[in-house]
Amino acid sequence: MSSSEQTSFDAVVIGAGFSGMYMLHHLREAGFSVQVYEAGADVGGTWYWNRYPGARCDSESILYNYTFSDEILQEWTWESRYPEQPEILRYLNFVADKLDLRRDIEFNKRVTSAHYDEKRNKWDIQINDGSTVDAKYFITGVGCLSAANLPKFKGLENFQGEWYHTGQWPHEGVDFTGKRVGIIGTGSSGVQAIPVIAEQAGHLTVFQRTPQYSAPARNHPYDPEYIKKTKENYSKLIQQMKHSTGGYPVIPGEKSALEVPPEEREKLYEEHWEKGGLFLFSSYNDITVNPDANETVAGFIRSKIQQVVKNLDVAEKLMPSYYYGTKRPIIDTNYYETYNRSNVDLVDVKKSPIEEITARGLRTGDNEYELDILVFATGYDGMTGPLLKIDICGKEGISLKEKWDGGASTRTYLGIANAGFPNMFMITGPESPSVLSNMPVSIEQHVEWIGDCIQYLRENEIETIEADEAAEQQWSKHCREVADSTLFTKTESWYNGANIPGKPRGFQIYLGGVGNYRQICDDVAQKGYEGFILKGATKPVV
Ligand code: NA7
Repeated sequence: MSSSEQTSFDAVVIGAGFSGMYMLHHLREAGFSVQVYEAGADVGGTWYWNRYPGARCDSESILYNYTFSDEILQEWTWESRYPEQPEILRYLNFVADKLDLRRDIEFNKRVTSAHYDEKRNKWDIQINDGSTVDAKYFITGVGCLSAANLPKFKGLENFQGEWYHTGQWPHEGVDFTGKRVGIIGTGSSGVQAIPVIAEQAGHLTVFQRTPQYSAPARNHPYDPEYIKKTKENYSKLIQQMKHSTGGYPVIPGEKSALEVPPEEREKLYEEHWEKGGLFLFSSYNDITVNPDANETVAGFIRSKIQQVVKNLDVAEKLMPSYYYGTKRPIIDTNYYETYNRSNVDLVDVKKSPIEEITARGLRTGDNEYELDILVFATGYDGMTGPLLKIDICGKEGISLKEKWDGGASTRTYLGIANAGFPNMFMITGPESPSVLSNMPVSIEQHVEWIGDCIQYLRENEIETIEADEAAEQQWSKHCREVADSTLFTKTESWYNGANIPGKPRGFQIYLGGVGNYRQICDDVAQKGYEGFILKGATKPVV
């Protein structure tokens, strides 16, 4: 039977990005029938949709890949330090071909609802083409940043130029040549796109609400000798990544930024700046917890902005004042330098907010800007956004939206499961390390944990697994306590929902570190899935 005729599966997975692709492979290898639904026309997830100019990953390519297969690690060779979107998409296509994944993925299909039927112990899953299938296990691999945030600016429908969101970029690209371009947003996407668009456009106006701390990426092609050594050394690297804080083989500084002499600290920051990448973030052990320690890095980056940007007013506007690292730290290629170009202007829309998009451009409180193209680099409804877009209902018809009170009281167990939603698993769900870690490392850990759990259920003839309410409350409380002990919760960011008007605030990421988190999940499994309720065993559980 071809998968398109089959209507009942062991597992249905949403999404064919890093998460869904590996989940499919893992479960299929274990002998389960799996169907993946993907809204895009091909594999890639984030890397399928984010095709804006300059789109690039801020994890080093040799660390931003699957590690479960030595064959894949050895056969694939990354070209440069920070991979561009086309290269990552080629990689994911290579993996999809190699593992023959596409035969169990339905493309251009969006799951609209998933309802749990207690009597049958099945998830009924509705697809946007009107078809319905059912599955014993329902697994979401929807990504953390896939629900685009298009702010509801008055008058967008009147705009006579072209407009695009960075996360929904046209495949044929956009020709900016000679055009008057406006871009709203200076997060990672904006910071990556701005230097590239500026080189093509006639004129670029950047509408900035909050300035960002960014460090140079210093991207470069890889030396074949370095790649050879890395490939020989992968097993060691993988162990380091798995047991690290952020999913990288990096040992964070063990000293306080305040216990070393200022000259020594500046020297280290200079070295990190020259090396490029996100190393400033882990220079010392108290950057994200102590305001004074944080200010040493923040001040260092501000001084760099002052050195690079020639116009003092513009430099001033580009200087952030929030705690460094509490919005996603950014790495760039010529971002601050771009403001020295004569065809680039910076507009502070916190001072003078955007009032309206007009037929010919954009109007702020004190000026009007004529534009041919408007780019929204305005980010995402993160973490809960992609899940709450789907009508997911658990026991007694209670929806995930109701359970989480629209996100006001997001509660999960380990970021993987929800009380009231048996046999449902989330890959990199809210309250897991997810976006504050090297994603493929966190994804692999979740996929393997979920896959092993489902095999355990099969081996022990257990019908349902469901998070226990008390364990869930305990986990959420723990997540909040860890977050509150840091500076992360002191800043308005998409990490806590502050970027979406009306979205309830709540810090949605586990900050205890990738290695600790892995240990906690492994302990739960070893104790026979402690904190979960297992039901319907037809034989004694071993
Ligand atoms: P981000 O990081 O959420 O950035 C969005 C940007 O858009 C940010 O500068 C926002 O300002 C700005 N924004 C959002 N809404 C508005 C309105 N209404 N008016 C003006 N400016 C606005 O999204 P990205 O796509 O850049 O990056 C997402 C993640 O992808 C990134 O963190 C990496 O993990 C990869 P704000 O800061 O909210 O004042």
